[in-house]
Amino acid sequence: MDISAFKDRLTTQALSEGFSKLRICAPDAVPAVAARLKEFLALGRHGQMGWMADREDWRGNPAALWPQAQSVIMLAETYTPDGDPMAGLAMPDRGVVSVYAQGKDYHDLVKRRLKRLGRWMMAEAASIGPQPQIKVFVDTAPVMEKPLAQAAGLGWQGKHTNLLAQDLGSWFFLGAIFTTLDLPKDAPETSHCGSCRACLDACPTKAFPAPYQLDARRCISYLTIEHKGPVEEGLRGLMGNRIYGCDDCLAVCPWNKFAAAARDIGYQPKVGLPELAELAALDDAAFRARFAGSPIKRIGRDRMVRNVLYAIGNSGNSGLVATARAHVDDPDPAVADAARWAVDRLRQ
Ligand code: B12
Ligand code: SF4
Ligand code: SF4
Repeated sequence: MDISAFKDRLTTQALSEGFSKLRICAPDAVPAVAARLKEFLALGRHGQMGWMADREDWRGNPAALWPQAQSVIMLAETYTPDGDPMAGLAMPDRGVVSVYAQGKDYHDLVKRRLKRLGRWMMAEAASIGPQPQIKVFVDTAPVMEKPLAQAAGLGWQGKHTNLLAQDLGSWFFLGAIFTTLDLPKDAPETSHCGSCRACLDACPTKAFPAPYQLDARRCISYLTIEHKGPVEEGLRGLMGNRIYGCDDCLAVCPWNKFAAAARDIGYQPKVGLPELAELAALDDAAFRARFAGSPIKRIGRDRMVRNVLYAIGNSGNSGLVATARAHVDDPDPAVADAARWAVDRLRQ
């Protein structure tokens, strides 16, 4: 079998595994990103995510991460919501959890699927030459998945910086397989944003200093998931009732009308729109039980209750003052601070 026929079979196998799209680029296909990453870090836009700077050399240069790799296989996995992900923003007594965290943890689902595809590759590659090597990545490795996916032609980085595609919309995760196999490469994609700026205008915290650039320090996704300690007071009021992640810039994208449906039932919503009062009452054990198997578990009880207290402060519901007051002496300083802020704000 020749290598092109192998690539066709690989693509068919990826789709039958449940991925929505596969495209391939060379590891050195993103020469511009090292300088852009350097600038992002120099401006401090990564905030407390110090791990982004730790492996800057690998992150900015995928060819240096694994010099033997000849190809990067980029895969899309859709998690498109059925309903309107913004509907919960009009229910101030409830917490809005981003679509990506409504079901099972995508790290587990995507990684499992990548490993299955990798095993298939290893078994089938025997027919085309010496045994290749592979490494699979999703999210947590020092790999810039979005520029690689654009170089592979999977989609383009929109003005909101996420990858979108004409046939997939915005709601998909990325996964990568690096391999020593020299597979045929696809053509890169170019931006189809045109004059649209819906995502830039929708951002509640004005987190985009310019189109195609994000200052993570202002992004609600960063503030609710990654940021430790108290959030800057000027931003709290802009977070509304978003208690884990944020979808606004993705949700308003006009390309979503072509979004492909989620293919894994693991992404079906389990969390829904929980009541703020219920979440505020969770202790460590109850938090872990409530969010077992969900990516939400990662942030721990304290950060979740901190987020919930900001949402209570923003609710305008004086009936929640007692719920907030119950936390003013919480052992976690950020929770106690959020509780005092919420009480003051509800009293005003
Ligand atoms: C750190 C991180 C975050 C941070 C910072 C996000 C960011 N934009 O950098 C925070 C916590 C804020 C975050 C939030 C979210 N994230 Co996130 N995140 C990552 C992670 C781990 C690294 C991203 C990174 O390298 N950032 C560094 C910056 C410098 O790189 P960049 O975003 O590519 O920025 C480029 C542009 O600024 C560009 N640039 C500058 N000027 C110009 C000009 C032009 C014309 C162009 C084209 C480009 C350009 O240069 C940079 C390099 O190319 C990736 C996983 C991974 N390993 O790649 C997931 C990832 C990007 N996240 C993901 C998701 C789903 C989200 C959220 C939607 C989750 C949510 N709903 O809350 C939000 C979206 C917020 C947003 N608008 O970006 C998915 C995105 C999937 C997709 N289709 O793109 C990823 C790929 C995880 C995955 N494996 O699926 N995330
Ligand atoms: S995720 Fe929300 S806060 Fe972050 S850039 Fe998008 S709209 Fe703004
Ligand atoms: S909302 Fe508009 S500008 Fe933003 S990514 Fe979608 S098409 Fe591009």
